[in-house]
Amino acid sequence: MKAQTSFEMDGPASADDGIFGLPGSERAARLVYLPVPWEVTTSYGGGTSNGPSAIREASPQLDLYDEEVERPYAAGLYMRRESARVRRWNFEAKMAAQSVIASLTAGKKASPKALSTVNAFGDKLNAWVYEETRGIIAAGKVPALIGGDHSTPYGAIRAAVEKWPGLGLLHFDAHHDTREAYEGFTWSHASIFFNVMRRLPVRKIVQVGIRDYSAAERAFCRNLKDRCAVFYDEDLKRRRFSGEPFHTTAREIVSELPSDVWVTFDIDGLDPRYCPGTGTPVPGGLEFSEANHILRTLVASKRRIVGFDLNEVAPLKGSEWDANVGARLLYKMTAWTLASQGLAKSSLR
Ligand SMILES: [Mn+2]
Repeated sequence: MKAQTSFEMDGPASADDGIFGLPGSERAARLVYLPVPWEVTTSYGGGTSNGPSAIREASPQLDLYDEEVERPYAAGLYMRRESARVRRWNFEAKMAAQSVIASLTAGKKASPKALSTVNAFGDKLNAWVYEETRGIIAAGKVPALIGGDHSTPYGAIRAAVEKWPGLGLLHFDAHHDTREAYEGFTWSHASIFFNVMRRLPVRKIVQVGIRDYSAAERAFCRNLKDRCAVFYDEDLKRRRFSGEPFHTTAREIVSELPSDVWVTFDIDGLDPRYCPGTGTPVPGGLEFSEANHILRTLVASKRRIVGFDLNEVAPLKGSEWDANVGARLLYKMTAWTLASQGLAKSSLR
């Protein structure tokens, strides 16, 4: 089939092309990717700050035709350049955070000065992400953030819930991420949903794939009452093993959400064979196709995905695999988001 766009879809991408090998400007795009190269509080491993650039580099390998949403790219997809300022903040804040973590590991008290430096940089990053996302939304475009560690979307969710009151979150992760100031860091990657649910008027969070958590994190979620539903990985597996069709499970997950949804995806929600380089891999997790089916079910339910983020993709040295999976997941999330807003044709809508 001949693609009805101004570029040759089947041709090789050139170095000047943008994400997925697409040409085009931000002005002409309906969806804008905001890269956030940030991994200040990463507790184990590292490399997620290179996630955005690795995903971008791997992305031209994909075939742009989508079986389910046909031509998501036709809406116009644009990825911004990384901010040099954010890179610099990340570097400075990470130095301070490393000294805090080293003290804690040695059983010593962390330096209050280093701690407040890290927290101040977190404030700055959140304000920056908020302003950038607000600008994208104000321009009538769909916001999509690419982290970085999972602390990065706080400002984006803040901008989204301001624009779409009653917003719900569909959260894929191995972890609740509801620790209060983990290691003393207010804006730790492990604390994002503690902060989001405490500080922002998000109507509800629905967590999927959770399998590594503390009793306090679990209690925090329980105490949110009807503002939180958790689908633990163990329960998803038990249902699968007892013969429940996954479609039944997916419909139940989706039914917990309000009509406007932000999808926040930590790649470690997937089985770690899809993301061996991620910061905190945990055995178990979702199949790629299961995560995709939940998104498909969400769109089929007529709910609207207003924006999304993808985090914790950490490229392993010498391997493109993590970035390849990340790029494919990014494209699927993009496709379903556009379809849910009527910006791309889908057989479901
Ligand atoms: Mn997470």
